Amino acid sequence: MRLLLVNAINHARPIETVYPSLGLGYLSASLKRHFPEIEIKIIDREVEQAIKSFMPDAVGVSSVSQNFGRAIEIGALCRKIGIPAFVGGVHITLLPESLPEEFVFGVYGEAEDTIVDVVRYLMTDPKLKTPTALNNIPGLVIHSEVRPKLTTLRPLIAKLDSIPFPDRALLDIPIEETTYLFTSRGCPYKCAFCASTRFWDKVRWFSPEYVVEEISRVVGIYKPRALSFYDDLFVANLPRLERIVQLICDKGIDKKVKFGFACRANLVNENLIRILKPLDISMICMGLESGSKNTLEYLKGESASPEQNMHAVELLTGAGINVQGTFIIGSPDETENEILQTLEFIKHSKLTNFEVYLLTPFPGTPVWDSAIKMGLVSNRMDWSRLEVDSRSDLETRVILSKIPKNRLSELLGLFAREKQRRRLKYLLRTGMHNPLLVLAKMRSFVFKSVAGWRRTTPAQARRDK
Ligand code: B12
Ligand code: SF4
Repeated sequence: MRLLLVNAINHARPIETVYPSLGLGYLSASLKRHFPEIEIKIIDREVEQAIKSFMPDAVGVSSVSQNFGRAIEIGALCRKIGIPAFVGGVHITLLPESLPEEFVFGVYGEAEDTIVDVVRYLMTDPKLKTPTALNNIPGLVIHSEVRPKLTTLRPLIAKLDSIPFPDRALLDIPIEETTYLFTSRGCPYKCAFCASTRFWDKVRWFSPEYVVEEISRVVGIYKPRALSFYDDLFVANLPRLERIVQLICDKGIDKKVKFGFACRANLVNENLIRILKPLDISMICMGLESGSKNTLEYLKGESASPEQNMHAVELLTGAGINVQGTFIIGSPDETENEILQTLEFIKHSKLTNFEVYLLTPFPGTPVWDSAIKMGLVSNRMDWSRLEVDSRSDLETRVILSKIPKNRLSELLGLFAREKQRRRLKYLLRTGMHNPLLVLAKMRSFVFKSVAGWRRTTPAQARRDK
């Protein structure tokens, strides 16, 4: 059996190419444990060439919402060639009704076990002569007369430690610089815009021993300079965090790599800083979302306030940790004044770096429900209109804000200018002792300013430093 797994990404957008899909790496590892003889290839480009050279028996496609149109194109290509294609990942999970006919079926939710059942089925019926057998596999979205329907729900994997480490060898990544891994799945909070917390439902943890074994292997094999924990909320469980830090130090890994991760402002306190102290932290990323109390309440409920956010930034930066804040503007009832409060918050904060996004309605979230009520989205839409990049065309993308688009664009410009001002300040501060470095960085700064506002990912931010 040969299986081609494709991550449907947009190569024109640098952020999509920074990291390959560990999700597909997990699927590959799980399949190889059950079917050692299976041949798997993971790609994110040149699908037609890969099909011709690899000649897979089936193709599995992974897609986020904004790239679902690309996923459908890949499904159509497979159908034309006569290879069964199926789709999985966050979009089809949160909007199974959108299963297009280009895919024979979809896989919803966590899929390490489902993919094993799917491949077992494909091995016995490669031409899908009895597709009704798919009804017996839990975790699938299948076509039916009226609308796509779900087979029974597959329970979440009870013990995360039972999942094999992702198959990094198959992922085409420049790992020596930086890479990422997971120590948990899910988040205890329910922010209105967040698809992830709806996808994973509840939080589960890999054990500290599992986590540090994976870190140890990644560091030993690839020798990255930095590791990012891409957990939704790495610091949510303090006793476990303390044990992870202790094991990292016991193995001497704290001397070999820097660490980066996401944190929530309400969890930042002296105790957390004490626990994190032994680690060399390159950057902590916090979804601060807004400087306006009203907007924050809409986006995050009552578990956040601008004062708490400011306090968290001060505590972390006071401990010498770089902090990147992310913000969201354009909530349905947000006023221009409230957006300007966010700009003021940023100006008064000690944030090392920040990003501002326009609110995007991801399927499965309360924001998506609002967008449906406003008639802005549907189950069969142009998915590229859910583009997250704030520089994308405001005329085509879905916007919930009532502020005119040209004004929104001007407001985004104000944030862009503040970002450039900060970069320059940071550059001068960090380059004080090395004039040549400052000159080199100034050159790149001017180039970037002319080229326009550039999105900075945690990985890029680290590289820029
Ligand atoms: C790490 C990450 C990134 C990384 C790496 C992305 C990558 N190459 O996979 C980077 C920084 C590059 C990134 C970029 C973006 N991301 Co991102 N990212 C994540 C994050 C935090 C983890 C993803 C992950 O690896 N999870 C762990 C694995 C195990 O889960 P998984 O990938 O979902 O895979 C499992 C199942 O979904 C399933 N599965 C997945 N694919 C397939 C395919 C088949 C065939 C099958 C059978 C099953 C299957 O099996 C896997 C194992 O159980 C998630 C949030 C989260 N915690 O999940 C957001 C998330 C996926 N990202 C999101 C977004 C919006 C983006 C961007 C659009 C952001 C931007 N500014 O442009 C881009 C788009 C990139 C893309 N892939 O197209 C949203 C997607 C929402 C949506 N409905 O579309 C999420 C959910 C966060 C959120 N805002 O809620 N991202
Ligand atoms: S804290 Fe982060 S991961 Fe958790 S629900 Fe909010 S945005 Fe999502």
